[in-house]
Amino acid sequence: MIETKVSRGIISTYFDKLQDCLELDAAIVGGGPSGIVAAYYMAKAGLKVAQFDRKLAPGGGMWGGAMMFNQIVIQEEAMHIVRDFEINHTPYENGLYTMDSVESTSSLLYHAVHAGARIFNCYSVEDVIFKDGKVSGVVVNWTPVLREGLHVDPLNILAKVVVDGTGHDSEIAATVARKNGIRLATETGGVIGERSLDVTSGEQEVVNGTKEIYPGLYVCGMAASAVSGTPRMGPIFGGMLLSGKKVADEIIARLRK
Ligand code: 48F
Repeated sequence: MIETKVSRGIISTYFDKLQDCLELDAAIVGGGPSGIVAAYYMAKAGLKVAQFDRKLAPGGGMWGGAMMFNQIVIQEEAMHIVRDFEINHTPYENGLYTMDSVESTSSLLYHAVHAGARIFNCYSVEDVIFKDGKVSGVVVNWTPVLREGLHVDPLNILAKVVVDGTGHDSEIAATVARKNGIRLATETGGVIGERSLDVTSGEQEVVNGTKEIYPGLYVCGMAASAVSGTPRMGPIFGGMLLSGKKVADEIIARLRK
């Protein structure tokens, strides 16, 4: 019967996909723009990469533009990435371009999945696997389980590296520091917390702060700003794209060695 065939198709392919992701090269936590860009370049380089986002629609803070005006701004320095993702763009000031935020977000997601990254939506990463003094994977649960406060244990997924792309709260870096009594590679050894808005230094510093902050754990996007204590920058997204590409390039170089 077609009714059960529909169900069988979904169940069998979904669980094949999930089983195939139990051991990853890279687990990316958070489906914001920096994490999606990272997923795309890593998948394109042949790494086995999965991305987990707690929301139904990954894309993080890119869909809404600024104050729900659904346009974003990107500067010249990041336009090579915009071109890789084939996003339409309009120059309007020296070195600045505007884009439709819905087209931009959906293009990032389309290209990442099309390149071979697996995106698991409605998944919350509630912890990491911490073995031999190293971050070695993620601990995941259904977002509705956590929202309901149900007492249901999570599943474990091994990864050679984990990327914290959780945005302003840098949840994974904060959890690793809090639970394991370790020092992150920051001035204080912990998550310093994002500073108030300054576009120029925020855009530069988010890229500088994109790095491995503990063995096996990288940060990108606003999580990198939050961890290093650098300024937010608002609805200019070049720094997010450059940060995602930087973390991908570092991980690709490391895992290819
Ligand atoms: O915040 P977010 O969009 O990440 P980003 O790549 O980009 C920031 C910009 O959108 C914007 C900005 C640019 O100037 O300031 O804010 O740093 O997306 C983060 C995603 O992570 C998910 C969350 O649902 C969101 O889609 N997320 C956060 N914590 C978890 C998580 C978690 N523990 N498990 C799974 N997903």
